[in-house]
Amino acid sequence: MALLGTKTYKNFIGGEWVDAASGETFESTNPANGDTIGAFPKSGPEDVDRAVAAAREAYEDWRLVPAPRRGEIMFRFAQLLTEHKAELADLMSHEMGKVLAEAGGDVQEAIDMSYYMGGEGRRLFGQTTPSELPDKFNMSVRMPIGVVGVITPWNFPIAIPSWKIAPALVCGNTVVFKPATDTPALGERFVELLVEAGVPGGVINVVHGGGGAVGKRLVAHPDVPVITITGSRETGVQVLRDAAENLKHVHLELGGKNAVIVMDDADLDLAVEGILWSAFGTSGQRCTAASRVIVHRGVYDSLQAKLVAAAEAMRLGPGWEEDTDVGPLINRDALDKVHSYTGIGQDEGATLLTGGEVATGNGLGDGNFYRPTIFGHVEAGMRIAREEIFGPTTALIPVDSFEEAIRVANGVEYGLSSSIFTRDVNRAFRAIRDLDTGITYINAGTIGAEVHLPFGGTKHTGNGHREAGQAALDVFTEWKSVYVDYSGKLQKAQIDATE
Ligand code: UN1
Repeated sequence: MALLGTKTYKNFIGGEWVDAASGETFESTNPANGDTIGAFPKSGPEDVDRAVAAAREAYEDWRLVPAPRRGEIMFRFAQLLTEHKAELADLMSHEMGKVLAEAGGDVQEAIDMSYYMGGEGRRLFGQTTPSELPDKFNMSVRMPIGVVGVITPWNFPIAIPSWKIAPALVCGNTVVFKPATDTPALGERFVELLVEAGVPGGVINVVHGGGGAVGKRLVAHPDVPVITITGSRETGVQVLRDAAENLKHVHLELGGKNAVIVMDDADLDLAVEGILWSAFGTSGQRCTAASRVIVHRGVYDSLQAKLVAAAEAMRLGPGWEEDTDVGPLINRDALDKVHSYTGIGQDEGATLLTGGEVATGNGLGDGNFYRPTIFGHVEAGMRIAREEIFGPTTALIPVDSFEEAIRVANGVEYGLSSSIFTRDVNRAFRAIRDLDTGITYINAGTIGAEVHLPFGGTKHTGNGHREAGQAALDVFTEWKSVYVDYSGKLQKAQIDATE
């Protein structure tokens, strides 16, 4: 598609496209070659305040729109995403580097989520339950909460906004959305299509800008009772602190240090495919990426040889070129961080088997390309085996038994995704029981979550909430318990019931 380059974008507040109050802008650039994608409003607290006021006002009508009608707008949104899938995938490969097939998957995830949450418009089930008293009716219903602050990352720039915004809207809330500063054009397209689908002005607002100026104000704003954010552990802790004063509902989706376990009875070729996809898909920039591979010593040498050969055959290039396997990292800082972990791994005594360098040549030097990197003979306590790198680096950790594999897998602060390759069904079920993660795959990699199941993790991956599936509704609604007494007299619970 013809790329944008010189276009200047705006915020969307109260149904109007407007500049930042400061008039300042920032640029979004293509991580594969440094080209400019466009200029975006560099917003500040003032812009957030205006957006929150608009969302607050719109809430009073939106909460009264029947939920099935709100859901139908999501169906239309899903249709529009389908019509624009190729265009959005192309833009995604240019704005954040993802290869086209994965970019299409990202958009598809949003399509699936929008249909799923659109359907929730006709469910949003509560419960009815008998009363302990005669002539009395009890039920629980889900109520919207108000303005939701949505802060999203760049790695799933269409999918993750849909995970948060679709349920927030269907449940009857209004939204102020801050897209990542690395993917503002995609955030903008997302909102344009929502508006085209029929979301009224004020119900969805977008404010572009950084976490420090825009995100912080959103999190602190007293009229934003719900915050949902996907980001780093450090950001999550800060958000919880900043939101504490107003006792907000905070939904955090944070880091991962996900492990693939390969047992000695595994189909090794299948395992290699699963590891490659999980470790190097999206250039390792997924919170579900497999940055550890825990391998039974009985198959260690053979798995290592196959994996290194396969990684070395991967082709780096711009995401929009059909034969690219691995695209660029999102920006220079990410490249520096990933490369610094190569140094850390070497200093710790791990064996660098392949990669470990910034890729240049064939035009790659203009972008943020890093070679798929594999460390061998890594010990579980090393930093490269414990800290989230968020890049194409994975660590092979040899173990002697299933029990040791589980212990090592669980021995990190995060608990998002895990996987085991084994042909032993008993082991598979023990792994399901014993792996302390929110998601476990059997004979598949650590990535590939589907939208109708809960998504999220244990330990420092989050704060106990889940997005996607029905579980997401708990983030965006408050339960109300309703008691209807039709006895015509005052009946006292706990007191009259015992007579
Ligand atoms: C993320 O990396 O934040 O399961 C989300 C997966 C994708 C979603 C990843 N469906 O890897």
